[in-house]
Amino acid sequence: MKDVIREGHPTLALKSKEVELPLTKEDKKTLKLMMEFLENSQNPEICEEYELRSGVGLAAPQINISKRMIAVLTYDEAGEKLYKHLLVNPKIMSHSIMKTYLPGGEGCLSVDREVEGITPRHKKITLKSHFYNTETEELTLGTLKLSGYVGIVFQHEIDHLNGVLFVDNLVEDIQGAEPVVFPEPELEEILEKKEL
Ligand code: UDB
Ligand code: ZN
Repeated sequence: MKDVIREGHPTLALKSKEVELPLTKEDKKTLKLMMEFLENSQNPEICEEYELRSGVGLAAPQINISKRMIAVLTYDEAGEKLYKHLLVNPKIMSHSIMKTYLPGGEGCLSVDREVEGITPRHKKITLKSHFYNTETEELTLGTLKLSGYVGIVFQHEIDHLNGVLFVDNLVEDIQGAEPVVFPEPELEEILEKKEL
């Protein structure tokens, strides 16, 4: 976490460079470390010991590497589907006209202060990217269709590649946009977890 640079650092405002392919050993190592960082930050023991915030996404510029690489590790808002991806040179190919937003506003691992206001996002996006597999060390070209909360995470990370922070696009409200809703966990599930 000490390696995550904060608001005000010039690298966060730069447009990151396209990654040259094939990937260098160095770039492969960076990608692996980015995913390890997210995994560690979501591990309750590790994040407590190192005072980490539990991260759902990380862009290379946040560790002061101005290259178009991002890591995402999160479930969708229903808690059903896991999104674990390392993207190289991602590009949003199309997006909905409809907007969405996180009702509580966004945060960022690179922004330490509390910020009021919401960040408008596209409700749906289709992105094209190279996907890196740390196990096989293979890089494959593919597309992802994303919506809602997970779509917001990818848009937030891709913004970092363009030198944009969520605080750069704050509004009080967006006419006609639908907020992301996180369903209340079913009573059944709560009881199961409590072993009642
Ligand atoms: C995060 N996590 O990782 F709505 F279950 C944020 C931090 C800055 C608060 C740690 C987060 O928003 N978790 C979250 C949100 C929910 C529901 C839930 C967990 N980031 C990543 C980041 O800064 N990447 O550059 C900020 C997020 C704000 C919107 C998408 C990414
Ligand atoms: Zn961020």
